[in-house]
Amino acid sequence: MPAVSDVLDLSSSIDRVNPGELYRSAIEEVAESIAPVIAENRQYQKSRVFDRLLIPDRVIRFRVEWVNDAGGVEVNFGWRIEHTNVLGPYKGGLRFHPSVTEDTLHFLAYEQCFKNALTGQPIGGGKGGSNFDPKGKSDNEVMRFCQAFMRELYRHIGPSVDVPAGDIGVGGREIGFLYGQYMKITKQRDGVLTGKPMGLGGLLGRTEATGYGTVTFAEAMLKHADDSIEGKRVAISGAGNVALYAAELAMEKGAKVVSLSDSGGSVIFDKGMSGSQLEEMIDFKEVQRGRLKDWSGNGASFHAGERPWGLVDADVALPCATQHEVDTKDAKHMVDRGVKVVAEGANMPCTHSARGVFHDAGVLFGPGKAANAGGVATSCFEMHQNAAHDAWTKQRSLEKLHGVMIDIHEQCIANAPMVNGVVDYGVGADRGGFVKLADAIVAMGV
Ligand code: NDP
Ligand code: 2IT
Repeated sequence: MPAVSDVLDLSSSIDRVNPGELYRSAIEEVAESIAPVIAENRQYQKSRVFDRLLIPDRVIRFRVEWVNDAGGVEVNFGWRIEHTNVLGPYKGGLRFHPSVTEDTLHFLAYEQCFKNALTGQPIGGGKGGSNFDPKGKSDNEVMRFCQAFMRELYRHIGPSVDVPAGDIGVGGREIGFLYGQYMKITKQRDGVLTGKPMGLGGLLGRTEATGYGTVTFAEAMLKHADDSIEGKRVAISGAGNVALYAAELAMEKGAKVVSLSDSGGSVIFDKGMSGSQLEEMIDFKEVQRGRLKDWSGNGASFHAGERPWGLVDADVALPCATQHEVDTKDAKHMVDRGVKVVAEGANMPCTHSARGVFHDAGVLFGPGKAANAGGVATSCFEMHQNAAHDAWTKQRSLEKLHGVMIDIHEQCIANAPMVNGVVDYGVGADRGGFVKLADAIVAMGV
């Protein structure tokens, strides 16, 4: 297999872009995977598709000013990175979290392009957000912030141009406020955002889609290895949209969910979470917006400041919180605790060296751009529903989601080499997504 340095001048490509740490690690990961594909294709080399994909079509950065409940003026950054629309309108979420920087959004936008390509749907890649912190803010403050954010964003988006959605800190409440402001400013009710509340044109099944898709992907990995998810112990990090619905489907499939976490610590359910505990947890986290440290349930223990991986035995790990939450030490904990399959519900939760630990231990690893693609795939169904002025049933969207996840799993297999006797899904996903993007870039000309 050719080394990256045989086909790409990676350091000068990277110098030209001058990425931050997160974007750099995403670029390096992809470069390693796709170097052999580029080596075999003169047209990709001649058209410089790798370099062209590193620089977004445009970066929109703006000021968001709003008034808090005490009457004080607040100022935040807002961004929308329109990475590429070569396969369809820019598509990807908005993240509201105090840690958000332009670098965070660059890596997310880049990853999104590959993920969206893998879904096989006509969607390009983008990402946006703000360093606004929704925690501890009143509903009215969140509403005023969202309205101020949309006051600028509306001029850049459109149902065939750029279609944002949710991500960390942006769920149904925020999308409702953002869309309400868009409708007031533009007079359009064209479905320009996805993940909308039902009354505003949302799609049944979108709330569950990312977590359900991740479990479907993990199940497909297990099936391919002649195993099944039934009876498995599943450790999950995060306690937000992705984590909670991953827990729901895993339990429906007969698995035991043994952990959840938030930035304050982890809750361990050594005997597995019960159906009623999950129901209470969804209300506690999604409606009451509670903290795990204040949650108590039968047979559950809270561990302040700790991630779940070293605390409990598990067969399957689903990191569903945030980027680089799993480092080498965490990965070793997982292996020591019995984990055989990792599927990323979050975007790039495992560091490059954590992935190395999984490879060396023969752990099956499903990268986020494949394993969490069910959310954006279902967003595309929402676009479909809105454009056709239709109303889909939940059964229809969940069946189609299942089909997309199985298809992505097959694409990974078709493009993946075997490493230490296991399928290298990471490489398979990068190659599968890259070829679609690269062919379209070549076809488009310069
Ligand atoms: P939510 O905001 O609903 O939940 C995020 C969860 O992760 C919370 O429990 C949060 O804890 C925890 N978390 C966030 N940041 C940190 C941190 N720095 N350290 C520890 N815990 C943290 O977001 P989602 O569930 O929507 O997103 C989770 C991940 O999934 C993200 O990586 C996102 O990009 C990815 N994703 C989301 C999709 C979607 O459709 N929503 C689709 C595909 C991927 P706390 O409340 O304490 O901050
Ligand atoms: O990372 C992601 O794929 C998302 N946050 C969902 C994007 C979308 O457009 O539904």
